[in-house]
Amino acid sequence: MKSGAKRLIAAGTTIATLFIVAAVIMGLQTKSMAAYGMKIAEADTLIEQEEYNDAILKYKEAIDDKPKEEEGYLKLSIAYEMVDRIDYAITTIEMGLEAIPDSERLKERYAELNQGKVQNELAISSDVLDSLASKSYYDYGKTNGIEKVKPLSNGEISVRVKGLNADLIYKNTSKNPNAVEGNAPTSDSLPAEVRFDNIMSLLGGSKSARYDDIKNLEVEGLKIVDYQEFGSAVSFGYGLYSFIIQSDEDGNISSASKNIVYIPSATNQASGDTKVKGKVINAINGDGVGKAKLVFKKSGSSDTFVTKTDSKGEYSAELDKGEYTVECTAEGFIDEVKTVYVPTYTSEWSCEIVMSPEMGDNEARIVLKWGSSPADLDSHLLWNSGHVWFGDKYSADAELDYDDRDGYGPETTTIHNLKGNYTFVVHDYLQEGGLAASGAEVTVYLPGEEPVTISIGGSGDAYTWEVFTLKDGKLKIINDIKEYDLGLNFDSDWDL
Ligand SMILES: [Ca+2]
Repeated sequence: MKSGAKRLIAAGTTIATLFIVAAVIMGLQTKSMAAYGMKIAEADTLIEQEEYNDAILKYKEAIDDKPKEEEGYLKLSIAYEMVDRIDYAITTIEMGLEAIPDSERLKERYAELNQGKVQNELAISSDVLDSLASKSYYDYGKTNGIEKVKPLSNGEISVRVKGLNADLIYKNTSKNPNAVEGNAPTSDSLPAEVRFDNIMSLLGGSKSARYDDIKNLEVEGLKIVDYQEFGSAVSFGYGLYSFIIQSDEDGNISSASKNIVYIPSATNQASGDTKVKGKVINAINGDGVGKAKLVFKKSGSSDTFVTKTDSKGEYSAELDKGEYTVECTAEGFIDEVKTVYVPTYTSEWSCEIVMSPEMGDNEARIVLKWGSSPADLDSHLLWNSGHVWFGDKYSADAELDYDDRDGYGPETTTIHNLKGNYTFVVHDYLQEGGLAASGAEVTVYLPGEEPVTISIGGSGDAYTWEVFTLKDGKLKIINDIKEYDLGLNFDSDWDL
């Protein structure tokens, strides 16, 4: 049932009013078609300006407005192709075909993309590399979870983290002599080397690549070498990173090739304090929170640093490395306390803090945050008579305040009527996979109680995470990654 219809029945209006409301809804539909066209045009302009990520967001907004129009899907898939995300381009067309199964243009595009996938151009995933060069051992513990820590005979430490199919190797170097202490990496260490189970997963996902394909990548110093452990191998540099990949004598590689990717920043240790920059964000609209006070208290020390945000909600601080508790207060907002680790591998580091505005007596708030991937997680609040999500944002009992679609969150839902039996579920909308390693966490604010944060637990490759139930204001944590039937057909239930 469409939300408009639900509201009409609840209001118990007269027939005459119904006609007026129907006329208004039709007016809105026309308007929304114009809004759709405008968003597509804006996105087209962004493509011309080579602002691909912004264009992608704009096309997505257009699709949300008019999920039964094929143009949005087609253009979004092209935008994804431009940023070398053929996988997302295909997912987009699949969603389009779910909404408009008879579209010939979508079918053609689907065939074209799949054909392209077979030939699959080689592409190095910079996102993965950049994440390896910026995520500390502490961060992995917080977001992915550490699966296994194995000291090697040479004093190095091999680590497996959830959701990353690779061995991370930590070791002491002359530039960074404190990367390993005893039988474990230190908190702010980066891996010096990464060995992927399947190197092709980093290079575009096909099963093998010829030497000539690698030549066509923008790599430096490509050559075939004899490498002790591997026999023949290709060696090359890509940006700051160096690769050695086992190959045949002609330099052809496959998904079974042993490999080492060297992470340069792991061996550098920035000296002096780290410049911490960040923003305090309003959970219900994503705006900066001005005049917020931040108190950084260093763990195991009496060191305290106090700063305030400017009118844009931004702040900066010069801090020594280590773990800190940050207490954040601002007028009209619920106090926020967060634990962070200021790393040494960089001289500049950013830290965002999300604050929830104060609530009414009968209200609760749910804030979802996660890492860079999947790009679009969605909040779903379900109860016997309703369901609030991005396709149906408002009801008398609850509303989705803020939908985020490009990683990190926050994405925020407010319950206005605590009397009820609610279930909260998070959905990986683009079906990118990797929920378990998404670093997702949900903070629940209940009246008169300390906020409760639930970090995603467990494994499994379902696209839904059942987080908690809330019965008449009483919270029960579920925290289970499993198939959850949201009862939605993304085609017909999309709100206009
Ligand atoms: Ca979302």
